[in-house]
Amino acid sequence: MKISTDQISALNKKQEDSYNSELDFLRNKFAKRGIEVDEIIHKVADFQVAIPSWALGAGGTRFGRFSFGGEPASLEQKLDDIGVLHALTKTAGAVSLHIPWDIPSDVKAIKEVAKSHGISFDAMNSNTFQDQPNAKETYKFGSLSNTNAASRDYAIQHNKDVINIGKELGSKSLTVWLADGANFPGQNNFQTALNHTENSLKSIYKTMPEDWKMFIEYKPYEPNFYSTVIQDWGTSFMLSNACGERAYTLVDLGHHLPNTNIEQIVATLMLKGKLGGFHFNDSKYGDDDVTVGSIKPYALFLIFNELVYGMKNNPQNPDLSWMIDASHNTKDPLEDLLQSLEAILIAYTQALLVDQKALKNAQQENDVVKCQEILQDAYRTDVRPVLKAAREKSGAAVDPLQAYRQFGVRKDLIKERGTKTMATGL
Ligand code: LRH
Ligand code: MN
Ligand code: MN
Repeated sequence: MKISTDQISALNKKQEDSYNSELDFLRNKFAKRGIEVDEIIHKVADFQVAIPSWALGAGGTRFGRFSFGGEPASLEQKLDDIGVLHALTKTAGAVSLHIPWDIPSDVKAIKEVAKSHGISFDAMNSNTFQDQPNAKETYKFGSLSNTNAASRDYAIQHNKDVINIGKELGSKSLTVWLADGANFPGQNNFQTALNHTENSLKSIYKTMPEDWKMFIEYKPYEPNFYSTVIQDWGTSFMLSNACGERAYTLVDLGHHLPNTNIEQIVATLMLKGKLGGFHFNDSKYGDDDVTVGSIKPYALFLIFNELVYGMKNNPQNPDLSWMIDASHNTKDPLEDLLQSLEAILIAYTQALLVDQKALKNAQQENDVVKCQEILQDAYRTDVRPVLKAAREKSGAAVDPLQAYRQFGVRKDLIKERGTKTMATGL
């Protein structure tokens, strides 16, 4: 299943006029404030988000899995699916692999498939939260923090193996997420567990190539319900500082206790030059991993407002590695990812429209009401014409979801792969 540029431009032609008048309205409105919509169109067209190899099946990350039909049965097919997303949006030009869920059996062949779709290899994800069939050591009581040196070494070695696979693929970063923790008080010694984790991470960090980054992901609970070793951004920040310059904190939106002020965490980390990666999703209760922007779009906008501010004002912070970490079991997974990509670009565009100069003045004058008005004026702007123009510019479909349905992608995938399919991995 491959979508050609001709197919896309033929479809786009039919839509050309429909958004231009709305775009002109936005251009005029924001030019008066010194905000150039055409510059924003450029930025939006350039924005790239990695798709995780585990989000392409109608899986959900836990509990029941129900087939949607036409799901990918191999890494090659997963790349083909990302190829569809990228052809339609020109925003999904990277994949993030989870090892060993998606070990490439033939690196050269996998690289070829990726190249044919214009896909690069973003952060590699290691997995020390599950025992694999022939595992020599168990992670039942932790991996990098385990009281048992043999288990720790085994987990360290796995991370080194992941780096080596990533090197062959052309990836430049490793994401470490640990499930390590305790289910009951007294089960582990907090200080020992943290020390072990720090030493293990340092040992992995030392073997990374000089041009690689390490992203340390945190999460307050689940699968452990009493304590998690890397429970919050502060712990991740401390560990990344201990590892070195090229170790950073990774923020996953679902990895916070309810009502945590994530935008403030983003601002603090960027100020300190330590925000490295981002996992997008949305949630109502915990790490729900539902479609980006489906539950709390205003929170997403406020987070992007800090990201945009940081990208402009914090040269000490590196370029961020963006990824969608969402998947569940009721929607067509590709439509779900298209909706997530749309939500990300909407929040990004709205944040770019914030009148930063006026906001700064209002903050200086402590005009609280005006500050809120400025933010909400940007948030309440329908920016979809900007997204359409950005897509037209980059050769993507002006309306990717509509194009996906019109081209009958899922029908073709089912014809090709069958109805009773289950994506590999997980
Ligand atoms: C953990 C997590 C982490 C894993 C992924 C499957 O909850 O967010 O990023 O690698 O889910
Ligand atoms: Mn994550
Ligand atoms: Mn998660």
